[in-house]
Amino acid sequence: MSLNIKEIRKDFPILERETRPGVRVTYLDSTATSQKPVQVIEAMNDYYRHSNANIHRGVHTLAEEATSMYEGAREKIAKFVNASSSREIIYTRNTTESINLVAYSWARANLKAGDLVILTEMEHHSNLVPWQMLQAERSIELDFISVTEDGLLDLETYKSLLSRRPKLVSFTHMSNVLGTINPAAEIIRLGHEVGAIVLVDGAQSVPHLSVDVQALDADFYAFSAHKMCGPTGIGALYGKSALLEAMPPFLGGGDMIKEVKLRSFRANSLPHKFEAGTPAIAEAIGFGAAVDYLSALGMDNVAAHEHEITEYALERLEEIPGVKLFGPSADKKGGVAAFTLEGVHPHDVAQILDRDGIAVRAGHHCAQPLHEKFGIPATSRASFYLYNTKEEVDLLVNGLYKVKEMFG
Ligand code: 7TS
Repeated sequence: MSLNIKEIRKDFPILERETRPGVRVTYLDSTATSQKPVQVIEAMNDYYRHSNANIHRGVHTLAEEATSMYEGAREKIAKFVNASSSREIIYTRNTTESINLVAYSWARANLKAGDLVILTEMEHHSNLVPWQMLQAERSIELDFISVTEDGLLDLETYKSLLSRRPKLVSFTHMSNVLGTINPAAEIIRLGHEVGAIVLVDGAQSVPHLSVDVQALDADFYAFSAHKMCGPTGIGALYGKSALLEAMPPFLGGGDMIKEVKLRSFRANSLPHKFEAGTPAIAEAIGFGAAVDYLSALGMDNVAAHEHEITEYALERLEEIPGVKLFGPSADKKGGVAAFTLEGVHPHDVAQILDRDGIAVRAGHHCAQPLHEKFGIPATSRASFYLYNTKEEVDLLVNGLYKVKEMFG
């Protein structure tokens, strides 16, 4: 089924926004954060207007409603990624916190000096820095699957690293710069063959692809609501229940305990063991509404639309003299086009495009080592989501011709 983009755009009030008089926004920065449909905004609004109360602590009607909305959203999220139970979905603030949870709880309980953690050269800083911090503390070893010139993971380097018996493999399912969709199932299977635990950074995959954590056989899978039509301040960590059960708590405080004495505590059962303190309740409810919204459209349809836009965008961008695109061809990537324009700094590109309402990001996109690998400090990046159109790609291309003119 192909999506009715004109109808979908009506759900996103911000897409009508003029960033200056007569200039409507062309939002091409969904990789940083997606826009939010009214269905999500209203779900959060509705909670605050009608059901606001703290969860898990009251017997009064509002508290029961709030708890049931918060836990109902968890059920939806579990179903969305096909977790076998909602106990395996831990609410966090975002992908970054999900990865840090694994680094603090699982890794500090399971890794010792000399143990190898395999990452890749295309990781977002949030899947690099927590492991570098652990390395400083524990003297674990880090090594990296290399990225090829055309933006793919070099699985040969992976296979040779596996002979060193890593304890953990942690990689991004989809690159936020190159757009590369990595062969997650194969990477996980190979990691398991040598006994490694595998964590997947799903910040860019869950919003754009149909993800099935059981089919992938991922041990941990991290993602953020704000990149998938949901609010900021909430994300999730999926973990296999046997692993989560065996892990020590992350943060200590209210809600994560069964019983507390002056000198000891007993941790709560899953998933509450990892959710200390009053959580982002409205945001969790908004997350659930976002999942409803995407599920109704169908993730395969979302992916197909993005593929069509990306294919068109790459074709049109390639026509522009001086544009250099990074990453693989459209059939191996999601809706991301990172590029440089000869003779113009990426920040200038973004700033000039902004005058025409075109929102792209410029910089290293929190993937500095990847940019270093390609010998550049920064790129401009246009990214596409379910509400973007070919007409918007044309606006981007016209805008880039304007930038070229200005810089002679
Ligand atoms: N992993 C990947 C692959 C990402 O793209 C991002 C955010 C994160 C992790 C971190 O997500 P957070 O929700 O915890 O912040 N990526 C970007 C981006 O490309 N531009 O802004 C944020």
